[in-house]
Amino acid sequence: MSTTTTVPPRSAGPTGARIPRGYAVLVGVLAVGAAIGIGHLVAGLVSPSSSPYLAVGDTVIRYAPQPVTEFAKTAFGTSDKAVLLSVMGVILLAVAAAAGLLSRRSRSPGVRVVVVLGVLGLLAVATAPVFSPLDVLAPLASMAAGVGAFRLLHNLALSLDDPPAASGAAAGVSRRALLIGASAAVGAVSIGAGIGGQVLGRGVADSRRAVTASLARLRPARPAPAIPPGAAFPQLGTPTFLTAPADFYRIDVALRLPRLLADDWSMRIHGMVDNELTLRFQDLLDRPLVERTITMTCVSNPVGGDLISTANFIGVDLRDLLLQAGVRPGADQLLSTSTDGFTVGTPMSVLLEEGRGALLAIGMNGEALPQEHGFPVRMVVPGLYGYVSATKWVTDMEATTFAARSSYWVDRGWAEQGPIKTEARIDAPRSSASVPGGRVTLAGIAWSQPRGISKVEVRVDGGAWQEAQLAADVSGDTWRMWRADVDLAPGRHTAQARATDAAGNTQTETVADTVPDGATGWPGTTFSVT
Ligand SMILES: Nc1nc2c(c(=O)[nH]1)N[C@H]1C(S)=C(S)[C@@H](COP(=O)(O)O)O[C@H]1N2
Ligand SMILES: [Mo]
Repeated sequence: MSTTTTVPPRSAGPTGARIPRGYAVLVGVLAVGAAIGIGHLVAGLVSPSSSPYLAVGDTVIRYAPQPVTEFAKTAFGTSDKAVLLSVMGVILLAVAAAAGLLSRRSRSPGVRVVVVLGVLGLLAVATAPVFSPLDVLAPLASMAAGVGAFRLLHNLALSLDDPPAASGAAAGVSRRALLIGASAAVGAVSIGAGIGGQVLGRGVADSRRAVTASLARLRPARPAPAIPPGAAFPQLGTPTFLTAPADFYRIDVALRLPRLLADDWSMRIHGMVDNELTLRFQDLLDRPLVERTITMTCVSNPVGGDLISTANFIGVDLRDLLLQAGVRPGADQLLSTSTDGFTVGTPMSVLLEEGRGALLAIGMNGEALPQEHGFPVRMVVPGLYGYVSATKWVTDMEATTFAARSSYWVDRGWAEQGPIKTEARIDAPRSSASVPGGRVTLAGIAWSQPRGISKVEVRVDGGAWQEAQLAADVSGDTWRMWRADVDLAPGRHTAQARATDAAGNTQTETVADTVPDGATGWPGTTFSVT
């Protein structure tokens, strides 16, 4: 029997069919290509940063040793990322080819390689600095596409080697045609998906990069004061003073993140004002930028909960804007609207309060706002729970009255006014923890924006209140860390804490649910001393 020039001879030994080398490489490469392309497309639809290929690249950058990063920057300048992605491409190509070659007889080795690559993509996405649950969709789709394509093409390639049926060579040719057709289809779909993902995802990532570059160039006219080193006790179990982006709590009703570009953003300030204003993003950059360290708090935070985080927000003073617009007397509410239709009603008196520091924020911790936290523009108001103050993706502000208009959460039973309550939380020891006997250190946070904390007290097993030691004070707009040492005998103990704010209000013992205006009660922790 003769062989063709394009297909290597098949080996019809006792071990069974074997895929020709060239086709084996093709199967591996196309399967991995399908995984990358589909992953990129789904990421483009859901959240561009969840593209497994890019997430792996970001992870490499994050963990690369300093000398390597420095070398890459000097050697490749601004194309360092392109170089990294290309090197990754070459490595993946080699792994994909190897996956195909390992599977010349049986499918499983190659499928395993594709699954391992998929798991790497999933891990890279899941451990990214900013992660939300829907981000797993892209790596999962990627893995499914890779395995699916591998199985499909592998089956077709393996059947090339089936003993020719009665129709002889004709059947062989049609099988080959089928494999080539399927390969072309998989290749075309993968490339199309990759380009689609690029087009869909490009906008926001590029726009964020441009805004970050502008912020680096402009620098806030009034930067936030440095955080003193003694402002937090992370070694004792409190949070770090500034919350890492990955840990910053996220609350919104957006299943799909709004994807707004800075250049397309504009916002109208209208309603009960003398001079209606329309602002574009550049108008914000042209104004003096201020930076403020602010602890944001969610009204849905239960006693002891973690819906509280701190960042340096950069933006434009919102009071200045409202003064320029000339809010008319009688307008007691600013109703702000997000592109996703979410609305927030903020007391005008708070926004116009001198020194309150309400911001129209465009940056967080020196960078553009993350897409999850409202890119390109959001509101942040010290001292108010997020649902009445912190509109993300904000594009409209109307001066109105509480009587005339209500907002998203107020329509759903939450209070019209949402000032932040004076609260403390115990972070250590954790409930059910076991700690060595003798001296036990209790530690936690307390907050009362914008007043600030003047005292935190702790007591154990209902005993006498003892004053805790407060960490360095940063500002009334932020949380304050505390610690207290207590001598405890072995056994189970319950500790409680209560905060007092700068106005002299002590956190109430009365237990209240989060609805309608924020939970109250003293936090407690029950632990064993050994
Ligand atoms: N567009 C929009 N903005 C929003 C919300 C929302 O659901 N949609 N949630 C608010 C609530 S309840 C809080 S607590 C804060 C949370 O902001 P963060 O996700 O950046 O922490 O955003 C506020 N702004
Ligand atoms: Mo919230």
